[in-house]
Amino acid sequence: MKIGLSSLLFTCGRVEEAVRAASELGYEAVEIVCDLPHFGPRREPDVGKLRELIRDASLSVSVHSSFWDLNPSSFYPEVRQLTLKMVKRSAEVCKQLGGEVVVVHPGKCPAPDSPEVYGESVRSYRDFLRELVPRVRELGLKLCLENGNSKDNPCSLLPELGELAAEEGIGITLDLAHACLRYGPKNVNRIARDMKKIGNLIWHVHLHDNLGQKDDHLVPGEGKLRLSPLLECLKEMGYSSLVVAELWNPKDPWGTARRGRKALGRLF
Ligand SMILES: [Mn+2]
Repeated sequence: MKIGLSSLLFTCGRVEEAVRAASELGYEAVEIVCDLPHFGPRREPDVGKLRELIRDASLSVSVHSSFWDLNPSSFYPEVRQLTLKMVKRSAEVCKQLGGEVVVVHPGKCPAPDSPEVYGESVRSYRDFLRELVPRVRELGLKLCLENGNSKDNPCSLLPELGELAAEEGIGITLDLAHACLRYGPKNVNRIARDMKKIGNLIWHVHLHDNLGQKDDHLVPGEGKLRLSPLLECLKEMGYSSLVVAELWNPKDPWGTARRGRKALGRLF
């Protein structure tokens, strides 16, 4: 297992700083968020230079595709097409950076309690994937669908997401904190049981903590989640790929990244 740091933490700084922090603080990988403020409309960062920086630091790299303001399961074909364009671009950035894994953020459903509306969201998500997967395959990359933290995210329960991923021949980014919110923080055993059902589809992992109510993206151990049994479960399943600390505290990114590295060191 390799421990990575997401550039999400450096949203108020420069993306290069995330690479420097990952390297200096002893992470083995960096996940680049291909979205504002570092990537996006009217922004063309020097991907070649970023690649050199990552290579010089001997870090592995993954890419979190664009997600802000986008929705892969939108009813509007125009919104889906824009999402597709931005996620394809994220995959191209991943290729340029020398990465392998592209994370696809979950979509949103406006009325998940309506079977009709929910069904349409899932169909839209499938349509989106059907157009995306061939391009990602052509680039030789691994596409990993992330599980959402609420029922508003279509296919946020692991067996349902697993079914979708298996249909498309792709994998899953298991976000453990999202799973705790979606299933309820007390239902760790149920999460572990569902993880085992989709075991061979878990190709990538996001790790953070929260207070059990919302998606705080805290340093593991600084919230209320029982993450250790879930990490044990991953180990038992023989998971050996990246675990990315996806932390959020733009006022103190360096201090947070440092505490995150220590926390992950203790957990593994
Ligand atoms: Mn995540």
